[in-house]
Amino acid sequence: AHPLHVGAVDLGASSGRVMVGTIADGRVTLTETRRFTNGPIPLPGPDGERLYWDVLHLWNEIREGLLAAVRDVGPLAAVGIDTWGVDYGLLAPSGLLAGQVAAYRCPRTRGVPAEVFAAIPAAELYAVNGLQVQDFNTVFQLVAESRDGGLPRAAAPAASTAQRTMLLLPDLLTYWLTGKPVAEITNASTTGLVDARERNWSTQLLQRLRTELDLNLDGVLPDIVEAGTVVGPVRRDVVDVFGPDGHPTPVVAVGSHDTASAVAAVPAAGSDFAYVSCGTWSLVGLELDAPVLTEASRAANFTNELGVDGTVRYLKNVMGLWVFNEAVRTWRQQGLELSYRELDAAAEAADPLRTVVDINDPVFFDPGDMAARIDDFAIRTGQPRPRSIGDYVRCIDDSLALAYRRAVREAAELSGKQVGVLHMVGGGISNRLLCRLAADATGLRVVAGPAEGTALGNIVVAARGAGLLEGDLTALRQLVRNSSDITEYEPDPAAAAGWDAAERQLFG
Ligand code: LFR
Repeated sequence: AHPLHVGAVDLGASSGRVMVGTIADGRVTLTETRRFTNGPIPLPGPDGERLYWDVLHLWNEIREGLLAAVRDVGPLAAVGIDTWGVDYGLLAPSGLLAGQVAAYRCPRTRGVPAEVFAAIPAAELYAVNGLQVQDFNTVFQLVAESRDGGLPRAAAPAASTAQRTMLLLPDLLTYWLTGKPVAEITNASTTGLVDARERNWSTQLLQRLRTELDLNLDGVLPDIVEAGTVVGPVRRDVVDVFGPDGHPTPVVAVGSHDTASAVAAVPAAGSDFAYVSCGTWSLVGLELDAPVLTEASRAANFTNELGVDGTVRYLKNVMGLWVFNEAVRTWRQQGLELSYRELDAAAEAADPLRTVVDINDPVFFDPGDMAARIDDFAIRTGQPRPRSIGDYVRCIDDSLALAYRRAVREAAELSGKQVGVLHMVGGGISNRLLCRLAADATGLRVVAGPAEGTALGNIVVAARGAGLLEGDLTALRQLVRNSSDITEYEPDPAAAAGWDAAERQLFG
């Protein structure tokens, strides 16, 4: 049989890539055809800085990457697209993009959740959408957008209310490739507008938003599709991409939320696993059959985002390697030339658990000088300030591992699910110290790999959607496992007391 090539577009907040997965002999081999940088771009706004994505640059890189895939690797039998969650573009009735695509760290949503909750209680929203509260949830962005005049108000005449179509970023790119507007469920579940049990837009919440907040989304939201749905063929007049025998390449709505693709690629054999998807964010949690919508879960700010094949991703956002990346960016601006390898070695040699911060503290959310914020945190909590770069990186790694420990234990408690192993996927697993610390902090065996989890999860779901593969999630995961480098880390029992003490000191 001919090898099958599947294209995967995978956009992250700091870089994007186009990959080809070649499926042959029971494994997937990856070829990267394009890698490019990404990042939010500041523009002055009426009330301070706004942050936007350069979607034209991203689109152009994606086109080049797909063309290179066909040229250098071969015809594509399917294409899937995933990006980070929550962000969207609005289309005018003409189908043209209306305005800019705001970036989720844009301060326009600051204070919006509190205003929304004054009108619709947070508990009422969570009971339906099961979503964590983050300023950047799409629903809060839409409220900010309507204030900016980007969306018509509910009070406006009926004819003008249906003038926008909201497409989440992967759906927007899919629309440009195929001409077909859809809302893929895994990413739609990050909006705050989806009923987590029904796996569809919540008519109840939409009604409440219209009456309480003057936000009318009638006709704005496209139909939801489950991950694995073929949306349509690539329009060859847009990008000349084609499949074997010159057939048009189908674009498949994969787990279009990057975290959903990453979780689909967790190479677990059983079901008693927790996971960390390690990138800009660390997403830490469990895979469940049904959402947990309890008050205790809401209080702990756990999210019930939706996964492929009817699953629920019950997880917590941990601030992630963002803190490390921003620290490094600042050091480089200050003239320090350190490679990642040197930074990791310095952290490895540093004293363990000397300074530990609550990495989820909002002070670490905005771009900027993370080392200075760690200093402030240390002083505020009566801990020694880091003395060296190695101390700072160690502090970040230790603090991440501590957050993983707390999130895994809390997820197990709140859901009642037993956890026997911790899977780590994503680029962050190249930090071997972090993997070892995760094992020690959680007391669980860590299975680390694949580093390219998101791309692999995208590819196997695209391939199955296009009819090139068969099998349930367990079968897809077996294929991922066969295709990946996996490293295991056993927890050191002698380390347990240190982690207990660190947790008690910081969180009581
Ligand atoms: C990870 C991620 C998270 C989401 C955040 C913002 O890349 O998609 O799951 O909470 O980015 O969209």
